[in-house]
Amino acid sequence: MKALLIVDVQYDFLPGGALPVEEGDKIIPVINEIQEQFQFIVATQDWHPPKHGSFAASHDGYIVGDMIQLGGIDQILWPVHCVQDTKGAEFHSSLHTKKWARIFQKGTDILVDSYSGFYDNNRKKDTGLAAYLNKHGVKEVYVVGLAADYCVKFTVLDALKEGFHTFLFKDATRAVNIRPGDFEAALQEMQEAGAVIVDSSVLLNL
Ligand code: VGL
Ligand code: ZN
Repeated sequence: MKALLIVDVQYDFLPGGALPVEEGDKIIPVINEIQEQFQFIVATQDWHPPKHGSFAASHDGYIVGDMIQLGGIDQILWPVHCVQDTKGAEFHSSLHTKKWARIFQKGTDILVDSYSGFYDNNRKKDTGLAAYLNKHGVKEVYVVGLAADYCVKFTVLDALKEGFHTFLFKDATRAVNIRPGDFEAALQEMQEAGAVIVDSSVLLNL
C-alpha cells in the first residue's frame, strides 16, 4: 500500500502569507494531479498556539532569523505563522482535500517546534502518524508540500527512520531557502538518508 503525504500546504507558507515560500503556489495544481493517482492520502498541518516558542515575537529583543535554545535544542525564530484557527493556518482553497483520510496537526506544544509530521523536534511527542500508516498497511510513503528544507525534509527523514520506503516528488515541493542552496542541500540530505527523489511525470508511467 502506498500513501501520499501532503505537508503544510497552508496560506501562511504561500506567497502573500506570513512565512511565504517562493513559488509555493505553483505546486498546488501538481499536488492535485498527483492525488488522482493515490487511494490513500494524509496531510499535515502546522498548528501553533499564539505566542508559540518558535515565533520571534514571543521573545523580547529577538528578531526573525535569530537562533535561540528552546527546550534545550537549537531553534531558528520565525515570523508568527499558522496560528490555530486563523486564515493563515488553513489549507489553500484550491487544494483538493476530499480524499484525505486524516489530517495530523503539529507544533501545538508552545515549548517545542515540530517540523516533522511524525515527531516534535525533541522527539518526545508522537503525532501518531507512523502508527496510523502502519495500521493501514502502508509500506511506501510519497511526500509533497512545504517547505522542502524544513517540514518536508524532516518528515522524509522520519519516514525513513520509521522504515517506510520514502519518495519525494521534487516538482511538488519548494524551499524557504533562508540560505542560498538550502534546497539542494536538503535534497542531498534526504537522498543520502535513503529517500528516492522523483518527478511527478513518473506517475504517467506507473
Ligand atoms: C515550517 C518553518 C516553521 C514548514 C513550519 O512547514 O516547513 N517551516 N514552521
Ligand atoms: Zn511552524
